[in-house]
Amino acid sequence: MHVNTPTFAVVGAVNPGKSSIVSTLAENDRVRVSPIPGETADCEQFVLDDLFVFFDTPGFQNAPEALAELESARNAKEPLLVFRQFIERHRGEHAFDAECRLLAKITEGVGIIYVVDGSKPLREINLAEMEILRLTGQPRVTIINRTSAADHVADWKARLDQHFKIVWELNAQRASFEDRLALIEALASLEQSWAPKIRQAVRILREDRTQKISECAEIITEMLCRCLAHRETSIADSDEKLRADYRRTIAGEEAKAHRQLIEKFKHHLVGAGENLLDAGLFSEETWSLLGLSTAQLATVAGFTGGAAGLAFDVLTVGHSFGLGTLIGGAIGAGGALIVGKTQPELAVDIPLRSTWIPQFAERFLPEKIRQPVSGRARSVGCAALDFPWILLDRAIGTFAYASQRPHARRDRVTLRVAELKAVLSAHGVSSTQLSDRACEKIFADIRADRMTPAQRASLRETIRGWLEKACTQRIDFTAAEG
Ligand SMILES: Nc1nc2c(ncn2[C@@H]2O[C@H](COP(=O)(O)OP(=O)(O)O)[C@@H](O)[C@H]2O)c(=O)[nH]1
Ligand SMILES: [Mg+2]
Repeated sequence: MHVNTPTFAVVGAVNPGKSSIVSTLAENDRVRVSPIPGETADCEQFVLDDLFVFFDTPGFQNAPEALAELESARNAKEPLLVFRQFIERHRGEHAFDAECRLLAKITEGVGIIYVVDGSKPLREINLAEMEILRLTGQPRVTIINRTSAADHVADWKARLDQHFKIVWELNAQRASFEDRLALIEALASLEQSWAPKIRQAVRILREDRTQKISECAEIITEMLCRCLAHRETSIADSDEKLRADYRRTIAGEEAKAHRQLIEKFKHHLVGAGENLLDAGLFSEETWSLLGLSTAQLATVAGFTGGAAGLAFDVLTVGHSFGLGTLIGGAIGAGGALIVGKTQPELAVDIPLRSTWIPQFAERFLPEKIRQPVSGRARSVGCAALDFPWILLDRAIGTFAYASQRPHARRDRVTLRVAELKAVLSAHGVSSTQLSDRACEKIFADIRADRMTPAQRASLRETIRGWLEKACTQRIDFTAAEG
């Protein structure tokens, strides 16, 4: 990190949410946030992408008395000298411990972010705090946070305007990416020498966000490809064990992808092995609530039935009772087998030893085909047309949540699948709204193991567009949080 990195001390009274603001601005959910006053005992540094440094500080303990001693800074040629002398005089004294620590940070020449709680009434001691900060002569901004719904913001504003050039409302637990960026941009006008660096940093943060969205699109594309193409294969296992292994493999792929999405946004919301969503991938809830509508499924079956059928025939190496034929048959019989909104029946397929491949030629076959052919293996896959869309609803929901959640929040949360669909739908990013023929064609080709690189790139680009849409809107997840 460069020595000239814009650096700010986040200061204020006890408990207005200083640590929470640091947490949100620095995108760090490991900053100590606590309802107990005095939890932040020392100044601690948090860095945002090597672009900004924020110091979390203890709250003022005894501002009116400190102010009485610091008044002389008003007419001093070098006000910070008065502050340094104050620190020297009171170092190690319990009464001014917090003041010494936070003022020491300010005397290093950093910018000041003064945090107040706009849900509490303004008090006399707050006026002393504002006056002390004004006397430092350092560039400073106020953030009005709110730790509850009560609203005293107008009173605060009237007073703060007299002491601070910039008075900004930012809610630590609700601020969006754009809200944060707007504040950071405003910091550029505090001090001329910082302005180019701060503007440059804002550009980098925007590019970084765009980059993250692309990376998440890649994570989701890869997960979809792996899950749709996967067939759990075995020679010896029972059908039930095969199905269970298949579910475990796929759920593992999904969980890995979701963890990567959450980590991209630097959250530690869920521990290893835990999931953000309350219902498993193969649960009845998931299959009845997520994915396409029954009417859509019937349509999709109409225009991809043939392709999907072929897909599975290819995988089973020409076996005439392949899964593909089963699907074709189901469509012929009215589609009831695959069109219902229920958990998928995981089809077990038993490829017989193929008579049309001479034994000596088998070793030239790719491993994936050779094993079932030569070992009389059975394999399990999921042919349900809903499958890709269910994976997508779950992944987009996880992405949208992780990309929007401010780091100041500390509640451990699960998203209820039952409400997730409605939340995504309200913002145009649920599978019911995203499904189209082009995607269905690609999904069928993934299942047939014949997706081209161009198709993959196109799918990734489509998903990137969806993710962009999901994270540029303010999505209220309250209804789905549990
Ligand atoms: N509801 C809500 N609570 C908040 C917000 N900011 C802080 N808090 C809560 O207020 C308490 C104090 O927050 P903290 O950041 O530790 O304050 P500090 O003492 O100034 O560092 C914690 O319980 C936070 O969860 C907010 O924006 N909304
Ligand atoms: Mg704190």
